Amino acid sequence: MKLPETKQPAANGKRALITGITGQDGSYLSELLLAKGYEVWGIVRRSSSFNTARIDHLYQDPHEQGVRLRLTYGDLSDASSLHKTLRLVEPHEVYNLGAQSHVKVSFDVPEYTGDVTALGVVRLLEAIRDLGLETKFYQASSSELYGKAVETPQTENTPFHPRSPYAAAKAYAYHITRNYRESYGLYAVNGILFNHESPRRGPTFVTRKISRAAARIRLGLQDRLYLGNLEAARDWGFAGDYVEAMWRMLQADQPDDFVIATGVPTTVRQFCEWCFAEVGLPIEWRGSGVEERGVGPDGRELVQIDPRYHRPAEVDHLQGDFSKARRVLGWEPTVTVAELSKMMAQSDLALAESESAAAER
Ligand code: NDP
Ligand code: GDR
Repeated sequence: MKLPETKQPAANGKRALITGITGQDGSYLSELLLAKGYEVWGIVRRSSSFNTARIDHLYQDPHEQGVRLRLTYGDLSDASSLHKTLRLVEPHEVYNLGAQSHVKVSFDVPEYTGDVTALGVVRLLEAIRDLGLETKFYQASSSELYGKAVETPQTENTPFHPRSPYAAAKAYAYHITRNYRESYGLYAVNGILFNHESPRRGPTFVTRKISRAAARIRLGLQDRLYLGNLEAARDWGFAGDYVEAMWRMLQADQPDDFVIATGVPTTVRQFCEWCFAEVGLPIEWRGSGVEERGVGPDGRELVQIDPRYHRPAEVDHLQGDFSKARRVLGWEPTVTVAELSKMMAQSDLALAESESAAAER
């Protein structure tokens, strides 16, 4: 990756800066903003291996004319890199999607999670304030804030009860974003997004772990899938729909916070059944507790429970009420969770087929 040196005028004259551009949401949001004529800048962190696979299809040689996607090195744990980037880009809109975003991993690296996922936000906000930028700021808040939810469905007014170091860090991030809006009049908003998935979802999040395993088991590339809590229910939507909501939040007349969800809860168990059925391996459940097994049509045990994937504190059931977003932003989801499971299983089947073909060559 080459570091860009200069700003280029964009077709619509607007520049957006995305942290977390290499992640699932960063890639969909980049596509959306480029299609709308933005010049898109992304902060990429240094890694010993390539970490830009999700945006490689958007990459443009910085030496060409009219380049509208630009990447620069930086890190949410490094205030100087954020300051430097903001000064260079002077963005009209900042989307803070960067985070240590894995809930289970946050129990293993709680301090790092707080540094990046919580303090990274105030580093960005302070840099914006210090530079006197009139940028609009989007914070990637999360339904994990509700944790042990006190009511169902959850709205913008439901109290928070974080259940992990990740959720506690996101609670700080949520409040500091509101605080900069109230204290300094910054156009800063929280998108309280419920789980959203896609074929680009990281492979250790449960939906992708399932769709990928189902496809690989189907093609003989893997024997078995190990899961934790099958009863956890999530309100899963499609990431492509959710980045549209992020953009709409920054185009509204007033800065405000919004729940983005589908309103439909589904268990891990159900999502698993759909993905395996989609690849032609319908499963039946036998046994109970840690002895429970998902058994395939030929009697093979395809899914097993591994308590290693249980969390010290679980979030049992999330279901969002997105009526405010529908009313104010005119946003609503276009993909159901059942369609999403098919989309992900089919995509992983195609990937497994090419892996299989490559292995045979
Ligand atoms: P991903 O895990 O796919 O992407 C996270 C991004 O953050 C990656 O680009 C990652 O870089 C980057 N990142 C991690 N650590 C740092 C750091 N120290 N400095 C700079 N960048 C860093 O997450 P998603 O795309 O799924 O989610 C985007 C955001 O939305 C996250 O903040 C997440 O917590 C939040 N969120 C996600 C939801 C979901 O269901 N997907 C729901 C609600 C909120 P690298 O590629 O190098 O790892
Ligand atoms: P979540 O997503 O914690 O909701 O955070 P994840 O897919 O990791 O877990 C969802 C539920 O599935 C259960 N589960 C398993 N989870 C994983 N990862 N692996 C397993 O093997 C497994 N078995 C069962 C979990 O216990 C949990 O209940 C995601 C992230 O994208 C966050 O960044 C985001 O804020 C929230 O969604 C909204």
